[in-house]
Amino acid sequence: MKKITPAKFIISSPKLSLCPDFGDIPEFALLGRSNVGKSSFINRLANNGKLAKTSNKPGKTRLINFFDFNGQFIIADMPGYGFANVKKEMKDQWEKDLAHYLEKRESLTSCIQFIDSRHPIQANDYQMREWLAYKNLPVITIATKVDCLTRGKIAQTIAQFKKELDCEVLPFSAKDSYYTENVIKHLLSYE
Ligand SMILES: Nc1nc2c(ncn2[C@@H]2O[C@H](COP(=O)(O)OP(=O)(O)O)[C@@H](O)[C@H]2O)c(=O)[nH]1
Ligand SMILES: [Mg+2]
Repeated sequence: MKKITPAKFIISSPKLSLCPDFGDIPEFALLGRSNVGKSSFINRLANNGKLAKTSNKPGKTRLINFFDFNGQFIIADMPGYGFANVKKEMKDQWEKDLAHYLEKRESLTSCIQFIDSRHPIQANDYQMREWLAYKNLPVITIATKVDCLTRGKIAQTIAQFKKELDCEVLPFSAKDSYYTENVIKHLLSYE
């Protein structure tokens, strides 16, 4: 396996115009409901539990957080969708900034959508996908928290997600490094 550590945090940007230029390095934007495990994904990949802040409280990340994985790829951790207890005007502004980055960011290689394997795919997950398809944006799909399922249930859930979304679905767990290598291999194949 190619070594991708050390990974480092670069900057938090509120919008596209303040996002740094990383040149030709592939960039992946993490999309998913708050609490789905985006920050934990970064930490697992980096082998550094303290790199990205994880939280039990939804809607904490309000900025695009950039992480450089040893110059091999860039991860942009996006504000989660599906957050409760947020004023509508604020939510609309985030969505505008988020959409702008996704539509116009030239170095964006692919989005990665995270879906919680413990639950059925949610309405806002489908909405996000429809929007990505409408904008012709590529997406990699990752099912998170599979450590919470039995082996049999993992296979069943992945098959179900594949069928419903009609795409490849990669299983992942931040608590079990078994799944990490395949995901890294997948990301490095975009180099
Ligand atoms: N069991 C389990 N819990 C996870 C996993 N990934 C994240 N979590 C937990 O889910 C919560 C939200 O994770 P976080 O990474 O902050 O989600 P984010 O809002 O999408 O960035 C935290 O309490 C994490 O410890 C996982 O793979 N397995
Ligand atoms: Mg987060």
